[in-house]
Amino acid sequence: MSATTPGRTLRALLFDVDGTLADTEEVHRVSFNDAMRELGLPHAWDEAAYAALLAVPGGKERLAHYAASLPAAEGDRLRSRLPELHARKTELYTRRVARGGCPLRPGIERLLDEAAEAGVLLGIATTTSAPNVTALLEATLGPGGPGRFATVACGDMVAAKKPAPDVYRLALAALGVQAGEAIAFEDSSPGLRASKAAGLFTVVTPTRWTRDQPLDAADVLVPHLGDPGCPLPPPHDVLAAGPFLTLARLATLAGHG
Ligand code: XBP
Ligand code: MG
Repeated sequence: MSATTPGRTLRALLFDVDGTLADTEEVHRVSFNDAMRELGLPHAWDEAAYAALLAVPGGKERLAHYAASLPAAEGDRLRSRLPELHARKTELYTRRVARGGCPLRPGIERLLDEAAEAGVLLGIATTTSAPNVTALLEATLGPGGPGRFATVACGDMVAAKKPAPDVYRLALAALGVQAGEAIAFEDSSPGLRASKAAGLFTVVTPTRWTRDQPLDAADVLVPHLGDPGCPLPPPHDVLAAGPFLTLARLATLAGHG
């Protein structure tokens, strides 16, 4: 935890998407499976297989990693269909999300509101594809959801996806904010490695998909951010100095005067 630096103010919150804003990976998993079935590819990922594949950030990279594990002919067949397969998966995923498949995690909407009230900028730094972000933000926050974020940095906008820091650096540059003036929110080890490499104080709220990944570099590690209706359990309530993590408490924990 960094010491308080007088005059250093908190200017932005940077959110990861999958697993952080919402627990989306089950919807990704079933969308991958449906797309593979529709394209006549004889593959399906159960939860255990998908949890292991989540060590590879990026759906296209995940598919390529899986193809490399197959017998040569089958791997070549999947690789030859990869762009079409991922595009179809994204269509299926955005449809499911638009139907309300992924609610925001506890405390997310409350913190977005507190940030807006305090004039703190909001940004997104994600590996996922832009249509997925729009679909989630519209489904959970309404038509104006995407507009609440001053910048949305997605995996395909940078040369290297997480765990590289590129997408966080792109978001910081777009906001005109230094790393020391922002707080990042993540759920996974690749995401945490990316945010720390970008020099960001990072709050990690793992999901069932990521809680067994190495997360000890987190500056704050809590099951979720908490809400009046979903309080943080001990000892996390002690760290939060209350039943949920507020913007003011997070600023103090991050050393902002
Ligand atoms: C998590 C990811 C993404 C999603 C799948 O992104 O690694 O690849 O699993 O989405 P985040 P795509 O950084 O938001 O946690 O298929 O669009 O990549
Ligand atoms: Mg994530």
